[in-house]
This record gives sequence, structure tokens and C-alpha cells, in this order.
Amino acid sequence: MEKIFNYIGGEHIPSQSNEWIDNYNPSNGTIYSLIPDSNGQDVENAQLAAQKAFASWSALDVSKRSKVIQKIATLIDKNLEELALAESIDNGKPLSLAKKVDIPRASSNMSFFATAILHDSSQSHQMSKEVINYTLKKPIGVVGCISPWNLPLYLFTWKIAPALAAGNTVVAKPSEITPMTAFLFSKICKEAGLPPGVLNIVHGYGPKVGAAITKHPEIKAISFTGGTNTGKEIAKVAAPMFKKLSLELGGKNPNIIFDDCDLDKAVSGTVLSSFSNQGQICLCGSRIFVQRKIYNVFKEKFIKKVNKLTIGDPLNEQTKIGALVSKSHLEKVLSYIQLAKQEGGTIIAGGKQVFLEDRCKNGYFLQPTVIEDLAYDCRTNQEEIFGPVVTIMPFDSEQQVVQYANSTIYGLSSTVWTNDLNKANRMSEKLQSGIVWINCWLVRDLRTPFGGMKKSGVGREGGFYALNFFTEPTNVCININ
Ligand code: TXE
Repeated sequence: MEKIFNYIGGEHIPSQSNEWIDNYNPSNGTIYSLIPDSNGQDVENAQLAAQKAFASWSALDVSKRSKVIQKIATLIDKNLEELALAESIDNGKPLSLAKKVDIPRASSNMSFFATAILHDSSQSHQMSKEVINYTLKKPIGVVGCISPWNLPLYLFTWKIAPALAAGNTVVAKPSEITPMTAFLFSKICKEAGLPPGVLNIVHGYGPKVGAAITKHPEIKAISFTGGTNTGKEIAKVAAPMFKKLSLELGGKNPNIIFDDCDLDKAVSGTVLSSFSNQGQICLCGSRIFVQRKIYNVFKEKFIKKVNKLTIGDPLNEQTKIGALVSKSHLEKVLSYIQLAKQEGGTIIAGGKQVFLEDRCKNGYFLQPTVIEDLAYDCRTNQEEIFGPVVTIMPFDSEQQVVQYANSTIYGLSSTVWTNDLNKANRMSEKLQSGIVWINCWLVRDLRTPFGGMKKSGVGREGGFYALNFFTEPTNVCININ
């Protein structure tokens, strides 16, 4: 049975307890590897290693830090096939998706911040002939990065890259549900010549390892992506310790289709935004609002495409819908389909668990599901389901759909399909979300601010927002006469 190891001080080692956690392959329900069941002692050792490495790493010339981070990106590219296969096996997502999205994006995260740090600038403010100010941007020190299971290496590197580029050293924890690519990534970092202790990866359960990272007094900032409830737990601990906190949490994103849109593009785009990665992306559009005049024609075209999506072995090229990430998550999503029926919903596509044969016997598969006839404010339309389940309903006016869209506790992303530019700008202004896509979805420029409002999170990742999060600015005021 393959064993995954912690990466501490540049060494691959088991947990102090030498205890192990079973790691499941969601496409067939088998245990295929073991994960270190780490605890606070492992986090302490990781933090000490990070502390030891900080002085030299933060003092390293920016161009030298940039080169090492770029080398990691190059090695990710070189190992794309192995990483994509590992991601697909660990998460259940189609291999084609891991190859096209997850792993290339992990490489882009590293190369983007390897270059961004070379173009980052600070400020100077001249008050008079005698007095000038300038801003120093210092790395914070040892920082914590905690990431989820839906886009494992993609979101793991999205935090680690800016943290390292800004000169910090890192204690990182991937999800215990999808740890494999983080383990392979640690080998790549070692091969790239990342100095020992600059990055430390501690595997294990959230309430044990994640909580130990959050509460460690020498870990000065926490960057977290995951569930809103977990984000709340982390904030409760980190806030009174005055730690810097970046929280990227859940979403219940509206997908708004006006009658003046390009219908076929809106239909195709909505299939993607509803069911990519089995709907396990915080940016998925899980509430579809269609202007009444085109409701029936849109619904007919949409359902036709949904029913054609191939559900199957994630390793097959044709598969569009792979396995959900775990048995418990499948059960959670199924429970929401039951809830929708109790709330008066009509299942107009999917709704059932899929039982495959051969290699994928006992896997966690679910049909892409579309539900209508629900009230905009029922639980099914208010709570994050995080699976291949969307609701669809008609609306009449802009004012009405804005009220529907903004009715949840979340505010992460919105998608709007319209060919009326003024309407697009009006909607962007009124929608309570950190990201608005107009006539597209999941088009990502890494320089842009990324994050949500309300209970979708605090702060923004991406570009200089991320580099600023991982630095402490000091204003120096000099009297030069
Ligand atoms: O997140 P968790 P999960 C949402 C989605 C999903 C729910 C739970 O609704 O169903 O979150 O997903 C670690 N202190 N999103 O289970 O539990 C944990 O080990 C510190 C949206 O992945 O929040 C893992 O490494 N850390 C999200 C990470 O936190 C703790 C993407 C995320 O775990 C901890 C994924 C604790 N007390 C899920 N408890 C998005 N916005 O993209 C757990 N962890």
C-alpha cells in the first residue's frame, strides 16, 4: 500500500505518532494509499523548520527566489501526466479535466508569482524638499496555508506560490481527502532545489493538524479555502491572536440568463458552470434564473445537453461526470435532492445515484441533476450543496432577479448572459458578489482580485492582492536635511 509522507525540513517523514489514515479512491471505493495521521507535534516540528529557513529565504535576492519558484513550475509541466493521473484517482474528477485545468493551473500559479514578485513595487511619498516617505514590504515570517479537496493542487499552489514569492516560509496542509498531489508536489519542490524548511507540508485531519496550524503563536498569517463553517472556526482562533486572515469560503452562485442573450452560448456555458468537476467548484452556478420569455426554450435545450453528459470511469477520455469526492459527500448531496423534493421541487433531469460495473464498481457516482418548481428562498436554493445539482426558475424583471440572486448568505460569484452592455453593467453594480462573469464562466486572469463577500469569505487572492496579503508594509519617513 503506497504511503504518503509529511515534508518537513526538506525530508519526507511519517507522523510522529506513526499512525496512518486510509486514503480512498472515490471511483471504486477502495483504500489505495495511507496518509500520516499527524498532530500538533508534527506542526511544531514543521514550524521550527520554517522558522530556521526564514532568515536565509527572506534575505535571498528576489530574482533567485523567482528562479526556484519558476523551476517548480517547469517540473510540474514535465510531470503533468503523473500529476493529472494522481489528481483524478484521488479526487474522482475526469482525467481529461485534471490534464486540462487542475495541473496546468498549478503550474501557472507558480510561474505567475515567480514573475509577479519581480514586478511588484512599493511606494514613495515626498512631503517637501526635506521630508520623504518610502514603504518597505517585508515578508511576514512563517505562514499557514490550508486547502480543500475540490481542486487539490490548483488551490494548494494558489496559496503557496505568493507566500514563497513574498519571502515567507510555509507550513501547509492539503485536505486529508485528496493529499496525493501535494505529496508529489513536495518531491518536485525538493528536486527544484527549494531549500529545506522553506515549504513544509503536514498531512492529517483538519481539527487536529489544521487547528494546530491556526493556533500556533509563531504562524503569523493563515490563508484558508474551504467551507464557511470551517472558516468561522479558524477565524474564532486566529482573530484574537491578531493573525492576518484570508478566507475563501462557500458559494451559492446565481447564473442569470436574460432573453436578449446568445441562447446557444448561454446553454453551453450553463452546462459547464453547473456540472464541471461534478459541481464541486465554489464558483459553480448552482441557481439558474431564466427570463420568462425564453424559459421553456432554454430549459429544453439545457436538459437535452445535460442528459447527454457521459457519467463514467474518470480515466476514460469521454467521461464528463466523474465520481464525487467521498462516500459522505455523495450522501450529503443525495440528502439535498431529497430535501428539494420535500420542498416541492420537481426533478427534471437526473436525481439518481449511478452504479457502475468493472473498475468503477462501488464508486461514488451521481447523475447531473436539474430541479425546478422551488421557491427562491427555500433551503435548497439557499444552502451550498457542492455537487452536480442545480435549480432552475423563471424571472421577469431585473429588480426581481437581483433580489433572488442576492437573497443568500453568500456572495462569491455571479454569471450574467445578456447582449445589452448597459444591463450587464447595471447587474454587476447590483449583484452582491466578488466576481461577475458576463457571457462567460471561469475565465480567469490571475492578476484580478479573487474572492467573495458576505459569508463567502474575507479578503482577496490573486495578483498583487495575494503578495500584499503575505507582506507587512512599513512606512519609513526620512527628514533629509
Ligand atoms: O472543507 P473543509 P471540505 C465547501 C463545500 C464543502 C464544504 C466542506 O460546501 O462541502 O466546504 O468541504 C481543513 N481548522 N467548500 O470538507 O472541511 C481540512 O482538513 C483548520 C468550498 O473540503 O472546510 C481541509 O484541509 N483546518 C470550498 C480544509 O480545512 C480545518 C472548496 C478544508 O476543509 C479544520 C471546498 C479546522 N477546524 C469546500 N477543519 C471553496 N470555497 O472552494 C477542517 N480543516
